[in-house]
Amino acid sequence: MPAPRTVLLTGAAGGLGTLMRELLPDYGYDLRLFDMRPIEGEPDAITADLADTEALREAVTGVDAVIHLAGISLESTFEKILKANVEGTYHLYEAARRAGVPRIVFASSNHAVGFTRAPRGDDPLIPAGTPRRPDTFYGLSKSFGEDLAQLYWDKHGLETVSVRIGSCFREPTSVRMLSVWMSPADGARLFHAALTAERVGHTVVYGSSANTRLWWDLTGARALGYEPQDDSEPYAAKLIAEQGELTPDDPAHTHLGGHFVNDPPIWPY
Ligand code: NAI
Ligand code: 15L
Repeated sequence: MPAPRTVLLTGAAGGLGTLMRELLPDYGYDLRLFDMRPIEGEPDAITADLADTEALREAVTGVDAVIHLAGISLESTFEKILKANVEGTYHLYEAARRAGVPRIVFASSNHAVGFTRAPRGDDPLIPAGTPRRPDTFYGLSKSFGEDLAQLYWDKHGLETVSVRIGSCFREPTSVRMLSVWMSPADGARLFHAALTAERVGHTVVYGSSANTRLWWDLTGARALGYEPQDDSEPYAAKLIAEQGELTPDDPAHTHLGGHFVNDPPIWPY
């Protein structure tokens, strides 16, 4: 696949979008920015909602690929999630299909499988093929996004790498994050690999650094050419001293999705 150059970055005003605006240009990408919120210092950014199909049509015209980050990134009401994450992602895919964009990198989430029990001791790492177990309406919308991506590959030949991101922030801030953290630099490495790997069809991978306490299997991401360079372990002693170890009697400690499994409504286990 020829290396994509012009890449539409949706959700460019958000936390991850801001990090990727800093890092991805070093890989040679020319980013076209899209978000419902204006971005300071970026007069060319497209300020529009994913519901605006005309703005999306213009946004995808002439791009080589899309990194789709826009949407609600935490638990919310079903109605809000439906509009932004389900309908919004559908509108993005339709625009891309019509414009002939060959590939999308979709920001899925660990919360698509958040009710999966985290491995302990000698348990194997969680594979990408584990049955989906969303922990929230938010996680459910990421599960939908992965299915939408599969449909657009099978039916229309539009490729996607769905990246089930763990926690991508400048530093890990919780003991759980020691297992699921993806450093921003590794995030850029993984997005670059997802944009440039040959023949991905629809591939689902986990997105995190090479953490000592990793919970899931990075084989799929490595097969794209991703070579993580970072590990959360240098943050471990301080975080554990402040917060204590994860305990087996708290569902937020024993499931991949962390506290999302306890977000309202609270489910019986
Ligand atoms: P964020 O909430 O900081 O940014 C999301 C951006 O999307 C915001 O700038 C917002 O204005 C924009 N947006 C929301 N609804 C929109 C709509 N209808 N139309 C246009 N723009 C809209 O979230 P963050 O942390 O930057 O995450 C980016 C993506 O990655 C999200 O899809 C999130 O679900 C996913 N993700 C992030 C993780 C992380 O650790 N940061 C972990 C797993 C997934
Ligand atoms: C996500 O999907 C969220 O978008 C992000 O804000 C974090 O909460 C992350 O998961 C996480 O699991 O830590």
